[in-house]
Amino acid sequence: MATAKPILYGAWISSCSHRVRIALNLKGVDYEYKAVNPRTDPDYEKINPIKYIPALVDGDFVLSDSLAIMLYLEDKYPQHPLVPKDIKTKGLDLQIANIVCSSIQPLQGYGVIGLHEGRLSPDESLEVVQRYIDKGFKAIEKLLDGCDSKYCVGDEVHLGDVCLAPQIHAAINRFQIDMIRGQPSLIPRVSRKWLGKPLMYGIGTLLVMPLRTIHGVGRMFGAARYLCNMTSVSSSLQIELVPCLQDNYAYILHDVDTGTVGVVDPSEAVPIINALEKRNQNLTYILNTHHHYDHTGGNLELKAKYGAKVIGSEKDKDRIPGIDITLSEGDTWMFAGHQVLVMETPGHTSGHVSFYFPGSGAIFTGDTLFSLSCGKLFEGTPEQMHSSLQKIVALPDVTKVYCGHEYTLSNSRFALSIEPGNEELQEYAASTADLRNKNTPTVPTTIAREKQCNPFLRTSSPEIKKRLSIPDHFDDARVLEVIRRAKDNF
Ligand SMILES: N[C@@H](CCC(=O)N[C@@H](CS)C(=O)NCC(=O)O)C(=O)O
Repeated sequence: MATAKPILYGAWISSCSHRVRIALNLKGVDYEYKAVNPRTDPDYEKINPIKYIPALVDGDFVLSDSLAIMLYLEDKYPQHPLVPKDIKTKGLDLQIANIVCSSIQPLQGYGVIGLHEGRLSPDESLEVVQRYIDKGFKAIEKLLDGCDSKYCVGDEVHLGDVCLAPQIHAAINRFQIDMIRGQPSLIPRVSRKWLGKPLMYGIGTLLVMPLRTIHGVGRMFGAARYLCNMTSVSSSLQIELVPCLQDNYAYILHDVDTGTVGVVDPSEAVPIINALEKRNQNLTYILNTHHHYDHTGGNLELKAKYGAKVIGSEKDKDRIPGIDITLSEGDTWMFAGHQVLVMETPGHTSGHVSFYFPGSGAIFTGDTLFSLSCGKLFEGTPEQMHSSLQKIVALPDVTKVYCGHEYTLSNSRFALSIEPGNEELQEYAASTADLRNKNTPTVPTTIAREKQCNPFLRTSSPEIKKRLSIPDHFDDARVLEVIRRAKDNF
């Protein structure tokens, strides 16, 4: 009888899940991957009572905590040993692994950052996280001082390496740490050891492997290109906002290192052509968040003029004009060395995606998340929209949100009508009115601000529930549905 594959519950952003994916891949274990949001998925608590990821379900055995899972895999699958035999080497390796697992990762996670919410600005929170990462990396650096091996404690990859690689990845991509050129305190020896030329392949192998499993061999090329550009940490991406139609925004992306240019959601061609001509630029890529005409109307003309490639959701392959490259949830696509993570965010339309640029801390949310609102539910359910919004706001608070329309002023009127006592909202509404009086865009907004002010992210606000007479037993999606209906009739 065939044995069922183990199931790994995780999320692409989670470095703890990333460790386990690496371990599973090193051991050559075939497994099924289930993406979850541990904070919002109501059934996940049954799998892991502490509601953290990862968790591994192996037949009728359920195990959570990445270190416990990796040690379980070590015992069950002896191939490619992850724990060194020599007791001193093993001690050092476990020390490195545990510095990452206990003394860095928990302090950069939501549990700690959440505590600072409202007390520290997003920039101040980021500084706190960077301090913890720096402290941990420096300790590892000291421990490794004088050891000359290919990886942390030998010429094979062990547990310490498996934990360290995703932590370096998170440091660079989520916490803006420059491992090569950063401030002196943030240039640990590990960066030279791991990112230095001769060892590039070492970390390359580690990071490519989990991607190989998840996205298939076809995606490996993207991952490999990402690794080659990994040293270009401080972002060289410029984003230019181009007003289109009545209240749409298209965004021109320009990689200053290579001169590559792309555009997100060109609803019409002329304003984009004008902007490009002003800077004497060509256009290589067109990214569409969804198929609606006011996001794709310029595709064919721009494609004909510049030969640009059109990128969009696999689910919209029959309705995005001129589409060339189709992507799905969790795919990584590269824009001139910038990693672009594709997040399926249905609700407004069934094929809607958001494009997240972790290296630049920017996300293009189309008509899923607006400043102070969300898109209308044309093809999706309130549950889908709620889960799409939660996926977006799980990104770091400092993430800049570039949405598809300038709706903030009218959204602020509705938001204030149902949560008039929200002081942050009052302030933001006043500054929005000020900006719009001067014809200045209110975009980009940030995840932090939207969490404080956007009614569709505040489904637990007692004031909103009271104003809209929402019964206490309604879950978040039902509350969102009522708020959406109230806004549609506002
Ligand atoms: N010690 C645990 C920590 C797990 C953990 O913190 N997971 C994070 C993702 S890396 C998480 O689930 N965060 C969700 C939250 O904080 O709500 C492990 O290594 O598995």
